[in-house]
Amino acid sequence: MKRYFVPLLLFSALFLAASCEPEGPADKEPEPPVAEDIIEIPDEHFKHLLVNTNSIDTNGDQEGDSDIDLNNDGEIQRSEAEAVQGLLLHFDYTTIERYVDLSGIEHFINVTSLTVTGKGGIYDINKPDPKLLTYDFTALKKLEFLQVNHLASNYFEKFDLRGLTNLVELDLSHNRPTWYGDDEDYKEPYNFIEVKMQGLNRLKKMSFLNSFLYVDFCEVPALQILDMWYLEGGEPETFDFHCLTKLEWLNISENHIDNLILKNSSVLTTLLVRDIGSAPNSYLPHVEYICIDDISEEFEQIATLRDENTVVVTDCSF
Ligand SMILES: [Ca+2]
Ligand SMILES: [Ca+2]
Ligand SMILES: [Ca+2]
Repeated sequence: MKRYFVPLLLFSALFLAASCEPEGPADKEPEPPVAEDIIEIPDEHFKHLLVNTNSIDTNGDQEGDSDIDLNNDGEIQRSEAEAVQGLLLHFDYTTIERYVDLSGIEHFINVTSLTVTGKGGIYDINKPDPKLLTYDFTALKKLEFLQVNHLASNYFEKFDLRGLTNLVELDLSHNRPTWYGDDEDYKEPYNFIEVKMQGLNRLKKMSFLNSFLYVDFCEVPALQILDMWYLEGGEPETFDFHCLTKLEWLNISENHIDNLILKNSSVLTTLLVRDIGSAPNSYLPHVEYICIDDISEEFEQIATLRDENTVVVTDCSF
């Protein structure tokens, strides 16, 4: 036994020495940053806002507190994007002279509150822009509040919000065309933005004051509060609320309404219809066709919207 002791000790010492030996030069080099660690933001104005302005709201008060670039390297690391919960994008369209491509927004997977707005407009064109933008927010699965305002609707094809199951409040006000052409061109599709909302099962509140949008309210069945005041040319052919069985508060004031469907198995707590039909100082005509629930309270709610020419029914199909 004894004669093996020394070699064993020696072997152990050699093993220890080997394991304590510094790593080879190949392993010593720090890992170069891999491409995935930097978020690509193709639009320079979007990236500038993120990296150089207080676009990040860290305390949820809708005021910016810091820029995104925590390590001040001029780039947006994935960890920096994923740390953001409140994002405020206030663009100055007067300076930029175009609308901004938000490609790259899909990396902000932990954002719960997003505001996209701006000042100024683009009024120097005399025809629709052939290259329309789409804002795709479908990757922002934690989004609870979304506000997109002050875009010219003739520059946009759609807002894609599908599958945002946590979204509770949506404000799409003040998105209207900057180009009208002749009066009959108002209703041309290029003046409207399509809003895709399938799966927004928790949406409670929606506003699109003074906007030109194509929406299908059957995609947002939990809606309780809806503001469609003063669409100013963006009125749908039919104001159709038959899917909104939980709707309590509705403002459709100051609109030209041909067809109105309020039949939804419930009665609104509040219906605002200022400036229409027999309302004081009204300048808009009575509604031609109204379908309501067979409930006297609802019949009374539409009193100023109807005259002797209005067809009022309770048995409409959709
Ligand atoms: Ca703040
Ligand atoms: Ca950075
Ligand atoms: Ca009703």
